[in-house]
Order: sequence, then C-alpha cells, then structure tokens
Amino acid sequence: MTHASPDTTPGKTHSLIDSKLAMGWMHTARFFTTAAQLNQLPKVEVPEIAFVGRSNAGKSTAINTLTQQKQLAFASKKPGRTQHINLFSLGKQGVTDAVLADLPGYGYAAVSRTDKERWQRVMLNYLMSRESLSAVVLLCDPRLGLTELDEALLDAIRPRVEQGLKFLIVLTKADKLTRAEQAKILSITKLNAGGGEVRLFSALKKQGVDDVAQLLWHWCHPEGMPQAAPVTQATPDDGTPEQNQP
Ligand SMILES: Nc1nc2c(ncn2[C@@H]2O[C@H](COP(=O)(O)OP(=O)(O)OP(=O)(O)O)[C@@H](O)[C@H]2O)c(=O)[nH]1
Ligand SMILES: [Mg+2]
Repeated sequence: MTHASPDTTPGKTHSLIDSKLAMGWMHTARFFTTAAQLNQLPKVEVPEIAFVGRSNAGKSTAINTLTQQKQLAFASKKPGRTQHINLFSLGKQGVTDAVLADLPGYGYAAVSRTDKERWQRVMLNYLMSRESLSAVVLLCDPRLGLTELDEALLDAIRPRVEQGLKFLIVLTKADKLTRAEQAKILSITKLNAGGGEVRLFSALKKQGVDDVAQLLWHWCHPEGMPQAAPVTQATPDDGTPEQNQP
C-alpha cells in the first residue's frame, strides 16, 4: 500500500457527502424562541439537542461555529452571558426537523448563591423532564476537565441515557492545547464518559466541526434523509404511508 489508508475509527463518518449534508443542515439554524423558565418553553415535536456546560465553556460559540453563523447564539468574553434557554430550529425548506437549545452555563463564580441554585434546579429539571430532549452536548474546557458540576449533570442524566438519550462531550478550545495534550485529555475523558461520545473541538481552528455536525445529523436522522439515500430500486408498496418527501 502506498497511499494513506482512510481513518476507520469506529463511530466516525468520513463521507464527503455526509459532511456536506450535515453542515448544510446545521446552516439552516434560525432563532426559534427564548425562555427564562421551563414552563415558558413551547412543546417541541422534533428531537431537541441541548448544549450545556460551565459558563464560558464555549457553548454559544460552538453553536455559531456549527451553524456557520456569526451571531446566532450570543457568545461573549464575559461569563454568564447566556441567561435564558434559547431555542434554534433546524431543517431544510423551512421544515423544522430538530431544535438546538443553548442553555446558560453553570459554575459562574460571580453569580449569587441563590441564583446559582435556582439555575441548577431549572437545568436539572429541564434535563430530566423535557420530553423532546433527545441528545445532550456537554461542552467542557479541557484545561479544566470534567468538574464536579459536570459530573453531577452526567449523574442526573444517566437514567435517561440508559433509556436512549444520546450524549456527547465536546472538549472545546482544543487550540489551547498541544497535539499530545489533546490526545491525553481525549482518552481520559473517554474513560469517564460512561458510554457517551467524546470529540475535540476548536471554534478558532474549526477543528472537529464536521465531525460533531455529522454526529448530530445522524442522531436526528437515524434512517437517513430521503434525498440522501441512493435510489437503487423501487420501494415495494407495503402500504406504509409516504414520508414527507420534498
Ligand atoms: N481559543 C478559543 N476560544 C474559544 C473557543 N470557543 C469559545 N471561545 C471563547 O470562550 C469565551 C466564551 O465563549 P461562549 O461561547 O460565550 O461561552 P458559553 O459557554 O456560551 O458561556 P455562557 O453563556 O456564559 O454560559 C469567548 O471569549 C469565546 O471567544 C475556541 O474553540 N477556542
Ligand atoms: Mg452562552
């Protein structure tokens, strides 16, 4: 063999088509609604993916990078910027087939204790009771690793993970680490991820963007998109109602 063999890491999808499809889908993100409390959130009938993590971990920036939009989610140098649950709709031709939720971060020292506790309660409630929640993306600054609050969150969602809730730990700001440090924190986090996925990510260097987008796309389209499937033969008429094909 003279040419480099493709990366066949299990769980990774490396097709160019998949990447274009996933990135195009992410780019359709548009603002849906914002809510200060759980009971103000509208009911959603499509898979909802929540971005959670410590304040300043890079949640809003990751949403902007994944959706290839500069200011969809409000990112800031000042921690504690996101104070509401912000929902964004995804889907081609204006048809929503998934929702992203940008949640306020936790662990921000300057917030009063009552506010911290209130928010932790709201978030745990959201994670445990939101019916449409189908995946959790936990953003983590690899220089800090999984903190006590991250671990508490993982514990809280464990029963739902056992029932099929998908979960991904995104190690943000990978550009701040050397390659060797990245490899080390990746394997340590995988050991602690309890069956969840783990990816390195840098908004600055656009590292891991494709990979995360593809994972989210596949999670929301487990059977693939009708237009993405190669048409090899006519589908037998089995009486199944037509899917909403474009
Ligand atoms: N170097 C580097 N900086 C990043 C990256 N992602 C985010 N940041 C920076 O980290 C800071 C916080 O980013 P946000 O996206 O606002 O963080 P957040 O998790 O949404 O914060 P809260 O809304 O407070 O919970 C900003 O200054 C970003 O520019 C990255 O991949 N690399
Ligand atoms: Mg934010």
